[in-house]
Amino acid sequence: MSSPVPVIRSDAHLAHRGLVELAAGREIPCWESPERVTVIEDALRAAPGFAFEAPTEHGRGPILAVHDADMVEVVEHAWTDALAAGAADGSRPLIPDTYLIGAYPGAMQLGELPAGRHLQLGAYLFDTATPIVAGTWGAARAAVDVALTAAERVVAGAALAYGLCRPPGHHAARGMLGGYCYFNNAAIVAEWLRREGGAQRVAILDIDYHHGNGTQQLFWERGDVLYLSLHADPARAYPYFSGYASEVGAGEGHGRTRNWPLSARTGLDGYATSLAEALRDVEAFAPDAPLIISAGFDTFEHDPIGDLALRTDDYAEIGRLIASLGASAIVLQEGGYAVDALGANALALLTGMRGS
Ligand code: SP5
Ligand code: ZN
Repeated sequence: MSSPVPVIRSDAHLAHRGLVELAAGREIPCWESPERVTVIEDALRAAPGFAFEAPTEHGRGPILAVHDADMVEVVEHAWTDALAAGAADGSRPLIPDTYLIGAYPGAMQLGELPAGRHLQLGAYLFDTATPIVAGTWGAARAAVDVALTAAERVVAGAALAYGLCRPPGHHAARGMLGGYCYFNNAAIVAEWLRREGGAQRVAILDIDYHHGNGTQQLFWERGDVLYLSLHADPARAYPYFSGYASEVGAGEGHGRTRNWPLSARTGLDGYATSLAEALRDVEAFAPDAPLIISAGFDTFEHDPIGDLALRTDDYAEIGRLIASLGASAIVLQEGGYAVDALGANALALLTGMRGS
């Protein structure tokens, strides 16, 4: 019997509950809910072979190695600044009404922002589905600690560890939040493996339904971090503005970003074809660090915001295909919104990856 797979989890995320997001002009309950993570934890606790652990604190250093300090401060202070200014009564999430998009400045040289971090929020956010509440900062910090603790377990010799991160991370870029993401857990682990783990080449495989625009942005010009993503074609799916196959990185990073946009209703066969190409890229890159998996289960056939067609058993096969590389792996939780199936899907992926 192989040793149990470390599952790093924290309760800090329970205080991050966004209440509402906007969808086609309607206010709907947030898809990204605390229940997502509690059902996964429950399913793994009911199965043999997992060892549950709390994260250890890693401070702000690893976050600031990836994200701009001013963005981090907005996540930390927007809520309390809004309350102090009387701009919110604490009963509703902060969702900006005004966004500083790329076209705002034109030829203007603009540099000033309002002092209230709640008023700055629209300068760092790219969508309306990434609310800030009282518990957001603590949850986002804990998710990073969860990811880094999972990484430490693998560096220390575990073949596989699972960081049950919430909030997710792969849409968060250097100075931008969005897509339910605040800090890019996977990117922070990649950078930490480079700076603290002695690695020269780190690979991130992103199997969330959505393109990980944040991770791609962070490593676009980096020759030392390979970013590979399978996702719904952005021509029809969020985040719409990145994730096309033509995006391959630049400079030293040329060829070290690759994207596999997938058609609606793609099932295991089509998925496995693209995955095999991505796994060949990982092998050719020859990472000298554990493989980082950005794992989303919004590729599931019944996901409420996805349109791919993977089934629960398919995640076990995907896990086996990834495991066939023979590399150790850090699996980090990203998306997945079919709450009733998330536990079984996560268990299937991890079971496939550990080989039993
Ligand atoms: C981490 C992650 O999975 N973030 C995803 C953020 C997606 N947010 C916007 C989704 C827009 C969904 N449109 C759904 C159409 C459903 N029929
Ligand atoms: Zn997703």
